[in-house]
Amino acid sequence: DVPDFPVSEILTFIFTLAYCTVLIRKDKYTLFFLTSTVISVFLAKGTNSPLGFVFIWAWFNVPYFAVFRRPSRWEMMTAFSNAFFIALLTATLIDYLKRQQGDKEITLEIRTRGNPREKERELRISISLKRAAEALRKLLRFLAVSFLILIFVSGYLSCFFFFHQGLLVNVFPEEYLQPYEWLSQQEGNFKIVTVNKSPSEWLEQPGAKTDFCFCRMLAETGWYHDLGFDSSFIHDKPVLQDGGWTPSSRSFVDYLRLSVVREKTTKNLLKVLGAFGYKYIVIPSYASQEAAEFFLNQKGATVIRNETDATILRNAYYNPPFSLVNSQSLVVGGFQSLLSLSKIDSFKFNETALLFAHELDSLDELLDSPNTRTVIFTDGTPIDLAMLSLKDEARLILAAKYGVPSFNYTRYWAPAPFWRNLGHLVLGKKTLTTRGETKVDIPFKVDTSGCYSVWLRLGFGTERGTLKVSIDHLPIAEFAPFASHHTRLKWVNLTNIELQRGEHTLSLSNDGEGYNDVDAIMIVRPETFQSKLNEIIKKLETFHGRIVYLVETENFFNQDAATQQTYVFPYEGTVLELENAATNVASEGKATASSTQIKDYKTLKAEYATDGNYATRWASKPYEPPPQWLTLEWASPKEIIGVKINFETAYAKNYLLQVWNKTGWTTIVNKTENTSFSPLHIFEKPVNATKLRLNVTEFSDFPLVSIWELEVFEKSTSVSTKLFIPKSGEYKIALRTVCGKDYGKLFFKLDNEAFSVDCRGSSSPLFKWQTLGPVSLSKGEHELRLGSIGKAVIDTIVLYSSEDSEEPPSLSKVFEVQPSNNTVLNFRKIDPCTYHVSAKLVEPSLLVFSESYNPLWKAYVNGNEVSPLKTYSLVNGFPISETGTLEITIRFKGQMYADLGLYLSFTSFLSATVFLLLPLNKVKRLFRKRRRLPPVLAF
Ligand SMILES: [Ca+2]
Ligand SMILES: [Ca+2]
Repeated sequence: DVPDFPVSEILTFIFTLAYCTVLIRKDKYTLFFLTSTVISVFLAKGTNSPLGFVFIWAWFNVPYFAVFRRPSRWEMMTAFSNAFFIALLTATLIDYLKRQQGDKEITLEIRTRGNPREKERELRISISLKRAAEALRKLLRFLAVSFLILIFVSGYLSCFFFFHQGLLVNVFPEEYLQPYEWLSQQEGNFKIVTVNKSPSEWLEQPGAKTDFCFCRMLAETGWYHDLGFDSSFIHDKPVLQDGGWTPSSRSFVDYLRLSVVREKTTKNLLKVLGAFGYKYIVIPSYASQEAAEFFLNQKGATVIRNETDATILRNAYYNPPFSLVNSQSLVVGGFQSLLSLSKIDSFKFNETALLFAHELDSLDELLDSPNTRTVIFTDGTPIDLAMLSLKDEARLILAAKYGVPSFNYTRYWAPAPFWRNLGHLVLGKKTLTTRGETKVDIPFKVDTSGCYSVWLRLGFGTERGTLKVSIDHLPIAEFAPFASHHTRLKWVNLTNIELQRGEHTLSLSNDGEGYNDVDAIMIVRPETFQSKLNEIIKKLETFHGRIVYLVETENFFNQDAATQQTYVFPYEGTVLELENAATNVASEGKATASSTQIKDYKTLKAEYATDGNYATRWASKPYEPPPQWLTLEWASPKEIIGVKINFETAYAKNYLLQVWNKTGWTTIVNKTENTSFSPLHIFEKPVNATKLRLNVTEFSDFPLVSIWELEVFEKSTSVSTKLFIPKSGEYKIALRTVCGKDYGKLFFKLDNEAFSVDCRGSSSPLFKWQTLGPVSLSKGEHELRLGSIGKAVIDTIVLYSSEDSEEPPSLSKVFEVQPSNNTVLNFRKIDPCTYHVSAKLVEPSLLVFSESYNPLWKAYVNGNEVSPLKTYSLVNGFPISETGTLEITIRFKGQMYADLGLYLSFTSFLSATVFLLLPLNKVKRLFRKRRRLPPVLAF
């Protein structure tokens, strides 16, 4: 073992020595740099111990303290101080030596005696200390100057290297470039999606999760920017990228990467991406197999180029960058809404523009517009709308703002993008999240004394801890928002509390048993909230269009029953599966049998087949010939919809399921040649009976029949959710379920109205929309319930109102749009910041421009400047009210500021150069000469 060179010990010694110079020199410079070191070390180390608690305290109590959060800046400050003290130490040492020694000489005498007979030899070495100090000083000066020059020159050297290598420092194989060269030859305005790998896939780690459009790739020489990510250099077209952009574009890409593609939850992604102008998908040879397969399985994908270097897909749903849309929908939900809507075939992104409630300044104008045809609730509820409309009338706190910027969720309440990555509506973009035993204080202020309601928007999911909420250290609520799946963020009304005018503190603490996620906090007067909610409901009630609820079952139904689970059905979505989620009424009946077996002095009695215990059974007496039967009798009639028999190995080959009709037995099921140990029989229609008999007419290989459990199902439902319907009227329901062999019947109940949906079929599993209703619903809260006999898989429920004058429409009519005569005649890209669009409008419309939303994009129509609305939560939509043939200029106004900055920089650069190049001495001399002139001549 070779010991490591003791770098840190040596450095510690040098720095300690350097800082000791403060003991010799105590002037304002040393004190300044010493203080600066202490402060910058404290800031750089942040929340780490020791004194981390002071940092956290300051974070919450010192105004604008958050600007100090970047450690690197403070490390640099420390480095400056270190440099100062080292220089000081050197100077002090040299000075000291000079003063001490004058020109003294040190003489070393060395005596040697090689041979005893020889005389001692003397060697004298004289060193002049003054000269040595001088030499040392010169050497240090030389080194310092050389290093300074090197530091300055290094920038130029590295730039030279960059330019010499052609910007991409890593030279990629020619084959990697070819697909992008092919794209550079394609005509038109389009965007590109590139497929890549996740970091863990690059490193070939086991259990790696897949990714696409990731910014980096691993080459032989290390990590580089992915070629696809940077390929705009080759084809001059935008590429879908992770990172950067505006927060909502960023979260959209994260949602696609980390949830949609990774979990394979859809086959409609190209429909969504096409809306934003994504036309080609490049799958290079190094792409991950899983991500490649995902894109190849998407609807609307056509392989247009298939070479060994890359496969390129063309998107059939591609939309050009400009389109006129005169139907729009108000959406209360997150990005998941896009995927949910994409499942409805009749919904077309280029026909209906989506405007998200949490991104609008005013809802009124939109709800009153005749172009607004639907209000769609996905994650959100009317309560969310009311909260969003409160504005100045209440205090809405976006909780993530109070998080410690850390990924250590076990130590802090920290901002987390998790729910947003799932596509859910997160008002604060990130949630305030922890899983540790931690506490956070959130200050807030109320302007008047009185009673206030405290609301929390909380994440309901798995692994929840107990959340305790207190105001001014007085506990007000405690609960664990548990669900068996990461469902939604929901508003919860905690309490009403009297508050005095002034400053208060709301504290959240988690017990460390699991996670808690807080999106937003609302402190509002109860009467203010109620009147705002009433106002919103009134607005929805009088809304001229359609109200649509898009219910992703897995997120909405309370999931605490054992008969169900949530999972991803590849390429179809996240689904709720129910297995015999109906009531088993067998144990309520009295069981009797034709005979019983006595085994080990124990009777295998009839009632053991209905005791709910899968370890106890009924058996007929051995060698007693068939028929052998088991009968159940109930005190009151049961509405039986199906029977499941759980045979022991001594199963029945032929049997009948019969019910008593007061005079005799009616056969409902006649099963022959059975080979199953657990057959399930779903009746064509419910059978009303007081007695049910299983009549075994032929045994299998044993001389008896035996049953662990006989289950008899009565029509019922097991999971439920509640929806608030703001508008009375006729509603229809569409369910997206799986049909196929091995599937049973689904029960759906809306308040007291019950429906059954047959999911049986002979094919392999197939997703199908099935419509139910209409039902008449009054304004208010309604309960939706689901149940099943056999297996039922349900993905989405759409509940939609009919507009006043029409019959309840079929799902394909819900988003049907009247053909419009508005057309984009042509458009021209002048430069990346300017477009000219010619359009013919016969009615007001929204000009959708599929470039990332930025308020600085402006449309100029007949000399008027039009600002964009954030459309689809991602791009620009300009409301155009003029009609006729219009010449519209779209310009990114931000470029004007950039241009101005460029002119200023150029002018400054020019002046500085002129100033530097002028022979300064001559100028000076000129001034001096003039000064020497007598005053009279100067005039
Ligand atoms: Ca049993
Ligand atoms: Ca679903």
